[in-house]
Amino acid sequence: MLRFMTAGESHGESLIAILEGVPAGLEISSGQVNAELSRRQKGYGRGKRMEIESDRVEFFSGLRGGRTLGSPLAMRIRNRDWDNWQNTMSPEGRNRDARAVSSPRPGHADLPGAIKYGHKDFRNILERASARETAARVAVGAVAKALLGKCGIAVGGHVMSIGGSAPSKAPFKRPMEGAAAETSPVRCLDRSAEKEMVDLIDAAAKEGETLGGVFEVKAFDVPVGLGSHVHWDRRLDSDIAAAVMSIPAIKGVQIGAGFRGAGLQGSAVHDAILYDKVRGFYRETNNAGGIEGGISNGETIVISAAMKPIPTLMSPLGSVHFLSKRKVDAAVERSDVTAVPAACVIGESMVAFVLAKHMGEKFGGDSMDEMLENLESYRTYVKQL
Ligand code: EPS
Repeated sequence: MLRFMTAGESHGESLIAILEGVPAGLEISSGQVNAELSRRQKGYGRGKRMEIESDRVEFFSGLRGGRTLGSPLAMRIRNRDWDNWQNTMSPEGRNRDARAVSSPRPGHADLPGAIKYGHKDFRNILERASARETAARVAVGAVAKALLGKCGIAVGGHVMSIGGSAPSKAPFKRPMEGAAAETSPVRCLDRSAEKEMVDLIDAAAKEGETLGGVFEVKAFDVPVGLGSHVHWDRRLDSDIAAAVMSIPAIKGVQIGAGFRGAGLQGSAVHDAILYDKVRGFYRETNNAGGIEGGISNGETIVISAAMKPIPTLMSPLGSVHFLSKRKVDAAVERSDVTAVPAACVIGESMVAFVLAKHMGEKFGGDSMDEMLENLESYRTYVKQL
């Protein structure tokens, strides 16, 4: 089974990802992974840290001559900012410059984390709670995307809205249409929606505010039959929702029409079933977002997610000093005005990981040859129905 863990603190030496269960024989290059890492680092509204970091992957195991072995794939991304933080984050010896944080930020893991783990310095919590960790997830997602690519599946995303801006109206019906997001400063496909987002980010930066938003991820050409209706933890929709919800600051995930569907009548929500000889079973609408009964139905998988505004405010909210209990302003750590474009790339990565995992479960995940052979014969079976 495909699974991964990450390790690393935001200002520690490195981030580490261990991805286990990748089929043998998958071609992977650092260039492929680095391209995804650099997509995550872009986005209007990111802070100064992104000028310092230029994320690059190093492989340590699981890869030989550019092909996966089937053994755990260990990847490292160094934090370039480590040079500035060695005296604060050194794993051994006394740290001369503790940069202790004692005024918890509302909305962050600071306070509940410190209470839970018995820390007095919130840095011991925020260093791991930081969304910097998601760089490691994007490295994992790059490998998952490579696997899916071999199976003819493409995953892409775009930003729908930031800070309450009018939602993007641009279509995203084929993977090619997503390419325009790569040249947008906010990863948006609709140029007029993009302008409103940029203006809102500028205004928020001036006021010391932060902004959230909504992004959408789509998976194209996913075969019918991933996931299962038979048990709660085998459903594709619940697996995807949990993976996307695990991204820091994500507060809502919907599949297809999602919350909108709750207010409509059944006939307006469910997608009538059609058939022709070339396409087989198909739909003209896709309110189900490509999943019915926890199983992919062969239509495009559509997920959207709501991100709350980043909790670190340059004009901070009120807080309480952890030790003295005096009223104070919340701590101000260097941060971003918005990270919705980056969250969109992380969303793609998490969706790609879940789909790659389910591909392995359905089609056998020991080697790519085995997976592709089984996929091919299953596609033949579905075609002749
Ligand atoms: C983050 C705060 C900022 C962000 C960081 C996440 O980092 P710093 O405090 O070092 O300036 O830039 O994001 C990343 C470094 C990244 O790679 O995404 C936070 O508090 O979550």
